[in-house]
Amino acid sequence: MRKTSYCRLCPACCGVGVEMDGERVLRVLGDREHPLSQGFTCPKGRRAGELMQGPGRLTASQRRTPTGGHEPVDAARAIAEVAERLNGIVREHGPDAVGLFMGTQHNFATLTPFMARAWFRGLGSRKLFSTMTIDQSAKWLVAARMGQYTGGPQSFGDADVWLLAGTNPLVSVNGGDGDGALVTSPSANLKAARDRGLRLIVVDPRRTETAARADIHLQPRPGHDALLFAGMLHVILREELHDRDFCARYVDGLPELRAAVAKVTPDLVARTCDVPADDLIRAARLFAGAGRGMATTGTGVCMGPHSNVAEHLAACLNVVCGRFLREGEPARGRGVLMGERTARAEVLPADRDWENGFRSRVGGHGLIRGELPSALLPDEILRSGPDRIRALVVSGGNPVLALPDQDTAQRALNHLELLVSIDTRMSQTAQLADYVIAPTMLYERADHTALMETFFPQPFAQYTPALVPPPQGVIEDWQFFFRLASAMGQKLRFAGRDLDTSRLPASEELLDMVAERGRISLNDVRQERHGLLVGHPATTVAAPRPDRAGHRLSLLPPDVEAELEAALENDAANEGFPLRLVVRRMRELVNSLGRDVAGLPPHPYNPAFLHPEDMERLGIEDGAPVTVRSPHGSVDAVAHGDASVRPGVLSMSHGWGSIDPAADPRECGSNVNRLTSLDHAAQPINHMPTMTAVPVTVVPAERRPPSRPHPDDAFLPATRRAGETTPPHTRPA
Ligand SMILES: Nc1nc2c(c(=O)[nH]1)N[C@H]1C(S)=C(S)[C@@H](COP(=O)(O)OP(=O)(O)OC[C@H]3O[C@@H](n4cnc5c(=O)[nH]c(N)nc54)[C@H](O)[C@@H]3O)O[C@H]1N2
Ligand SMILES: Nc1nc2c(c(=O)[nH]1)N[C@H]1C(S)=C(S)[C@@H](COP(=O)(O)OP(=O)(O)OC[C@H]3O[C@@H](n4cnc5c(=O)[nH]c(N)nc54)[C@H](O)[C@@H]3O)O[C@H]1N2
Ligand code: SF4
Ligand SMILES: [Mo]
Repeated sequence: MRKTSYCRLCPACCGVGVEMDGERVLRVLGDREHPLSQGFTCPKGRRAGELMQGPGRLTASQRRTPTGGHEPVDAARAIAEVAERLNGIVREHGPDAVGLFMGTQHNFATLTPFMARAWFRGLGSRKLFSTMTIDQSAKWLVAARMGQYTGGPQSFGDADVWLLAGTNPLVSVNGGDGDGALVTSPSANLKAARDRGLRLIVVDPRRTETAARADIHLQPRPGHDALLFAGMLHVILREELHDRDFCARYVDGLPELRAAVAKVTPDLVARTCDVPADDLIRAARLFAGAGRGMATTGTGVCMGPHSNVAEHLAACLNVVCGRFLREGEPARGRGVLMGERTARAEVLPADRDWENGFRSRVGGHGLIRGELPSALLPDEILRSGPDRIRALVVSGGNPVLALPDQDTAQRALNHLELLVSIDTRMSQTAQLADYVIAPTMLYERADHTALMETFFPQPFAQYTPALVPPPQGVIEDWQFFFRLASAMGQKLRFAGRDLDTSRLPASEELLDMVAERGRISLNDVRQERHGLLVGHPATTVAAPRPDRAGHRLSLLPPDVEAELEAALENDAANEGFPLRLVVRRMRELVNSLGRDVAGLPPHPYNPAFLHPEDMERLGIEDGAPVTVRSPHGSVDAVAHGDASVRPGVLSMSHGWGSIDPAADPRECGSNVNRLTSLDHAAQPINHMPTMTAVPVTVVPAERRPPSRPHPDDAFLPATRRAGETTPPHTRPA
């Protein structure tokens, strides 16, 4: 039997055909009739059956035993116990002692984020964290400091030029912000665009799969994007290639920006970034000289030192070139099930939201879009204070590997009185947890694409029913939060209404509620097996309202100017650490998801990729064990030669490694977050640490770490091991 559905491991939502025997998924294939993905799938999507049914899948929730292991527990019982302990902590210390960490997979079941936030709002805590603040929160900050133009950006579909910096969509299917063209079936979409004349500029220290297709590939030393974008702006403004009309109507601070980049000549960029000055000038002219097209960025820009100003300057490229839809142009909104706001040729001014409201006692940081920076989470747990986080719920995430500085992150998670992880396997974080709630996986639950629609290149919606029955012991992610709220005696406000917490609703009811304000009815979407391409609204970008006509985008507010100054100063020399570790995604994984599926990743570890010349210079052979050191820590790894990597660069994926520092990297890979720091060069405001362009050195490994199996809990600190009898919520801070 084969049924159509869509994959829910990443935002691309590729259409698939799932072959089943009624109970189990046998095969996942691309759906050629899917209007967006047209048959494309990636290796991990095709192996989803093994993710769901393989040996690592949790088929029952788990509870920590007195001897330090885990034992299966009925979900209802686990929820009742968690509720009781949370209520105890809230009674004694207030709601801010409870935190929620929202991981990547939290976002791919539509009801999860809605219900988790409903529970969290009802709780009244302000300790909300997500991966966004160890990812691309620079984008939130740009909007908060520059403001937003609400007519919408130009699209990839009719662009003449596109600049991709620090992103490799051919592997990550990440679209940068604002346009999802490269998300679905990225290779075919890029080829089609290039065939119709699109010119591509890529800024990446690696000659990535995407860079190999570029008209201009700038291959800079990592960590200097702010300077590089400033150099492009220098050329554009010097040669008056900017959009004067747009700037005159919508922009504040152009003279200040011009002055600030005046000294950033192509020669300066060439010296610092090691890109030919002529290439930089060509890129600036190509970008600004084209009629339409944008600059979009990914983790390579947003995780670097000076990431906030780098992202801000990338946005300035779009603003000074006026790459937005003007009054009277057809509107291009992509909201379908979530509805769509009127596109208006006006500016929503900078709101600088973090300046108001709650502040963390750690560093005085405010909330950005309602969240605290995730790099503060370990200190929020470890540092004493009245609102110290004592209990943490992790939803679809693996923070012990994902957070910078694994040692501190691990120490913090172990310091909690209560750690609950909602995960489909015993992830490294789950191994530290008191309770692990086992949820359904993708083809076991009904869903629709509401939350992902802004990533799609065109307005599109799809619904899928559940295709196979879940293992008996699991519940849907949203049910955990619903039942927890109910057991804690909380109110639950979901999609604008108060839910009756005494009656468990059906998923379909909730899916309907979420889509209530959609442009089209969910029932119409339910009829279309391959999803529904809706078409853009038949409206044009509206005129600015009179009271908004004077609102402007701020190109260079004082704090951005100060950050630019700092970025232009020579960075401190990192003596003894001549290489730079940079981020990299693997086709076969989403972060740490997929590494346990036998034969899915090419190796059972994440190689430490170096240019072959560096390997030779360092006397390291392909496949040899190495030790990587940074100013913050060290990790053992396995070196591989890779000519696509710029000499001087170490390119490695995250999401690997173990909670055992002595584990063999050949068996479980190496966590690059043993090399990063939570606060070194952390950005002001969003406290984003440096996670790419990290100074490192690589040497042949002195000795092989002993190889040994890693049983679940052998590495927990003594306080959480055998015979623990102190009720955890009374343990001293
Ligand atoms: N297959 C797969 N897809 C994924 C994921 C995955 O793990 N696997 N993860 C998902 C997630 S959570 C995210 S956030 C997105 C991320 O999506 P992307 O941001 O596209 O991630 P990467 O593919 O790692 O691309 C980052 C690029 O930045 C380059 N880079 C590193 N340092 C610098 C620098 O200093 N300057 C510049 N200009 N470039 C630099 C790297 O060489 C790399 O090619 O991908 C998502 N999609
Ligand atoms: N050094 C360094 N560190 C990084 C990065 C980097 O590039 N370099 N990247 C950062 C980025 S961009 C991100 S987004 C983070 C990723 O950080 P996280 O999102 O915390 O890590 P993941 O590995 O994606 O964790 C997802 C978890 O969800 C589980 N899961 C799978 N399906 C389901 C499901 O249906 N329901 C539930 N409840 N769980 C499910 C998986 O088993 C997995 O354990 O890492 C960050 N850390
Ligand atoms: S790119 Fe891969 S993981 Fe993402 S939706 Fe498509 S098949 Fe699934
Ligand atoms: Mo991410």
